[in-house]
Amino acid sequence: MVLDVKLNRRNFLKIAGVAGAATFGLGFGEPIIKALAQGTDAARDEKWVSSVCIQCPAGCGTKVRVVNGKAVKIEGNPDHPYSNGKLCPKGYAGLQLLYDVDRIKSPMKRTNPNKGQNEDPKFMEVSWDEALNDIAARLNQTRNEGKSHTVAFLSGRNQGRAGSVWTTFTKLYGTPNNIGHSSICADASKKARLCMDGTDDYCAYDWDNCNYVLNFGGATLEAWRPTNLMLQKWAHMRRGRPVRAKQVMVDTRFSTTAIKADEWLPVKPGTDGALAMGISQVILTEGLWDRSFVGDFKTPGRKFISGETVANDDFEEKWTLGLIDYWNNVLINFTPAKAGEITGIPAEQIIRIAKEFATAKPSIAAGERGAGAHTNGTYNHMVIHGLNALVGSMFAQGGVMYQMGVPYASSSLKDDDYLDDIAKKVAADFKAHTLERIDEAKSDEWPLASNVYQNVPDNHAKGDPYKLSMMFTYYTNPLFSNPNPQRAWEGFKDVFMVETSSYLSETALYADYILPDAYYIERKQDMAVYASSGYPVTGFREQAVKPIYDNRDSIDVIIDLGKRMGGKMGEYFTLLGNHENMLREIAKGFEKTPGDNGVNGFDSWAEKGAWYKKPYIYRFSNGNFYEWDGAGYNKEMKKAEEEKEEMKDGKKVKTTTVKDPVKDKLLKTKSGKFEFRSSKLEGFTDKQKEILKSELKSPELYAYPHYEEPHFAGKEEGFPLHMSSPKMINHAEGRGANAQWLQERFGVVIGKAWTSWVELNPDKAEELGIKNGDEVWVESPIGKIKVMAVINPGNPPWLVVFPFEHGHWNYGKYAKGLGANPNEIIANLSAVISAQSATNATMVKVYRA
Ligand SMILES: Nc1nc2c(c(=O)[nH]1)N[C@H]1C(S)=C(S)[C@@H](COP(=O)(O)OP(=O)(O)OC[C@H]3O[C@@H](n4cnc5c(=O)[nH]c(N)nc54)[C@H](O)[C@@H]3O)O[C@H]1N2
Ligand SMILES: Nc1nc2c(c(=O)[nH]1)N[C@H]1C(S)=C(S)[C@@H](COP(=O)(O)OP(=O)(O)OC[C@H]3O[C@@H](n4cnc5c(=O)[nH]c(N)nc54)[C@H](O)[C@@H]3O)O[C@H]1N2
Ligand code: SF4
Ligand SMILES: [Mo]
Repeated sequence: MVLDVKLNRRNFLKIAGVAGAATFGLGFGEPIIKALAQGTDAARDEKWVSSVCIQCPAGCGTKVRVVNGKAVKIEGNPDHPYSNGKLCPKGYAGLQLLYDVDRIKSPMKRTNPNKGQNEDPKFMEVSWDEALNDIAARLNQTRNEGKSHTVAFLSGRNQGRAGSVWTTFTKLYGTPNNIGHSSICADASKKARLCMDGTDDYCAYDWDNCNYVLNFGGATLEAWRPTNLMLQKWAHMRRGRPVRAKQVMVDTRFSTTAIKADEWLPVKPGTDGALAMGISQVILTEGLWDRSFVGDFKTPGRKFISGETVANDDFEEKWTLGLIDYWNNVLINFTPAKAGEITGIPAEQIIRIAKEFATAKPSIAAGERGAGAHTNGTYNHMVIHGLNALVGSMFAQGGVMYQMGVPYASSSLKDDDYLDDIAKKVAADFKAHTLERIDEAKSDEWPLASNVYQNVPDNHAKGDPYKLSMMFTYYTNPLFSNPNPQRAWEGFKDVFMVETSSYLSETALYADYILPDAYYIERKQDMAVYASSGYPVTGFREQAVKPIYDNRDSIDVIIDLGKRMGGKMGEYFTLLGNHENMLREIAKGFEKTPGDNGVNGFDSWAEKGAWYKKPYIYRFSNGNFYEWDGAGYNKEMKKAEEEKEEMKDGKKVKTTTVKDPVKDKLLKTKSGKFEFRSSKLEGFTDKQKEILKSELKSPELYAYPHYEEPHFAGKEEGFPLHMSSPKMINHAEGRGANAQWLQERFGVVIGKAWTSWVELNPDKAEELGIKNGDEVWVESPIGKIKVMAVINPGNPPWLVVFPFEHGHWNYGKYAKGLGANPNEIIANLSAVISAQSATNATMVKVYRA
């Protein structure tokens, strides 16, 4: 919306006073209004600058309206294919965080050495030079003492170049502890994929052409990713095309997504794997599998029969490996009736859904933290992903894809050339397993885990494998978002902490230094999208406004710190220069590959805010894989022999190698097939296998997708109710509670705002003597929290729903003291293989306060 009135301070306030009385009354947005009002008496200088939202990982392109150097509005960027000019509610609220009155306005140094929730850090403003020189000196001292590995870097929204700068910094400094937050996020689905099709990433999906979605706990209309695009795709699938796709939502609660879907399957918590197995069995016994992908019995027309084994020789697999072993060992007796007993979904419904799913093709089986955030989450996602192979959706039109990378130009500066002896030794020790990471990712216990973020507090406290001396935090709040964060409140008291947030988060309250980042519309950054569309997309954050306080882009700050470290590291970072240099360098890739919107270099990218290139170039069709040749999917991806002549002992020798483009590019497993018997898991060492099996109730099935009975904290101690803590549409991860616009409509579906609540089933509430609005205690084996009860008829009797977002004991005046944090009663359990934090696996009791 652009106001078509000549504005001056007086008539603007008049307009705003009428249109936004409520806004004014609550004091919302006053700084924004002031920003707009200032200087409007003079000629108005107005522009729209491209940026990318960061209230969630979706990466929607935005346009920031800047009037006389002040940001006054954020809208969706019509030139970014994820936003198409639209944003979700969180995107619009981004402006409020720019003007948050409690932002940290300059570097801060702690002067009170004691740390705790009630300790005033007694922060003192310091200059950037003083802060960075002191931190560099400490880092060098730790390094010279041979303890560089005790410095850890924890990160969350590591977008764009942030990832590579942190990676290089840790590598050159000499610590393996570059720890992302992906294990408290959604690693279960990624690692399930890695075990089956060889790609360590989320899937991308062809929603436009899909007819049937079977969704296991990915909240399409509330969370998941990319939320904004998913909302648009959902609408398109339902009303925007002649064939209306069916949406089936598997969720433990009657979520907005479940309400809006065609069918809701109220599965018992942690049993998604069993449901997907029941569906898989029906697909095979009814003869509904996709023969062009999976293959067939040698005897035409033969089907799988429940309870009867199949000889490996009787079946010829095509693009899969291990289907017959999967059948014989896992699915054979797993009837819909059995699946029904475990999941609570009637057998007839499972049979019908399976038949629909396999015949309404193209179909997609997907999901996210619902199925994943349980101790069996990785195996659940393996069974779910297996469904895509059974119905031939892998790389098919309307099916599942992988996300193509952006053709950025690579840097001529190689960090490997700047490793000094200390850095080399740390890398070698880590490789040889004589040095482990603090979270023990890549150890024999967690060979495939990217991170085990949630275990850092415990491992540090125990000093096992060692104690940390220093910790940097970038876009992550371990004192809040972790399960049982009390462990970090205690554990991190003796670590020297450097926080980069410009919000006074819980973690910031423990910081020894705060190096406040510029807000996202105050900085330049690239943002290649997370897996979702298949075709490559990268957004660009142009600097819409100069930092309004003494804040600096964290990426530049790390580069600056690197320079101050001296030695080879200093040399590297001096040559690297600054963040913008890096962006200019990668953008050279677009000169060779211009985007569909004409973006062909840095300037056009920064102006338009997005580079993207359609179509997705791989497709499975009629039993074969094809590549896009410029006109259509005409180039078959066939195995080919490549002959080379080499000189050996003075003689010419011919060597032949087989090139397998499907294996190289799409099915990246050892076999080059979609594996129902995972060679990744079978390839574990004996010790790794022994550890994994010791965690399983069905150790013999360790290499197969299967329903592994989940473990629930509190179950044995008699806590009767399951608890989940999902995301609301107005919830921006752990960093949205200070956005008043979001708080005002936080619980938009149940009519609650500015607080937390727990949802209870009406009969259960009556049984417990609890009425709507009562204050209740929610107690788990690790603690109890007082919160308001909301009676929700959509809630099953065995479940308590406790939305995530609130319970900050810091984070500025709007967030602090608002509601409660479910994490404070969530036990620290992790899924096997992926180390996905099992957020949904704690049981509780609820009683009146
Ligand atoms: N609005 C909003 N959107 C976001 C984010 C945000 O903060 N806010 N964050 C983004 C991030 S980082 C992520 S990782 C994604 C996560 O996206 P999702 O995985 O969609 O998010 P969640 O809300 O954690 O869980 C999804 C659903 O799982 C259900 N559930 C709980 N237990 C079970 C179970 O045992 N089985 C099944 N089938 N369902 C169950 C919950 O009721 C919930 O509806 O969202 C992204 N999008
Ligand atoms: N109970 C429960 N727990 C959950 C979840 C859940 O659904 N339920 N969801 C989980 C998921 S999916 C995720 S991804 C994690 C997220 O958990 P975290 O990784 O901890 O992310 P946030 O909680 O969003 O915290 C982000 C931090 O970034 C800081 N920050 C904000 N803006 C900036 C900036 O511009 N620059 C810098 N440098 N820092 C900034 C903020 O101060 C904040 O402290 O939480 C997980 N925890
Ligand atoms: S979906 Fe995520 S990135 Fe997109 S507008 Fe919403 S919060 Fe921002
Ligand atoms: Mo996440």
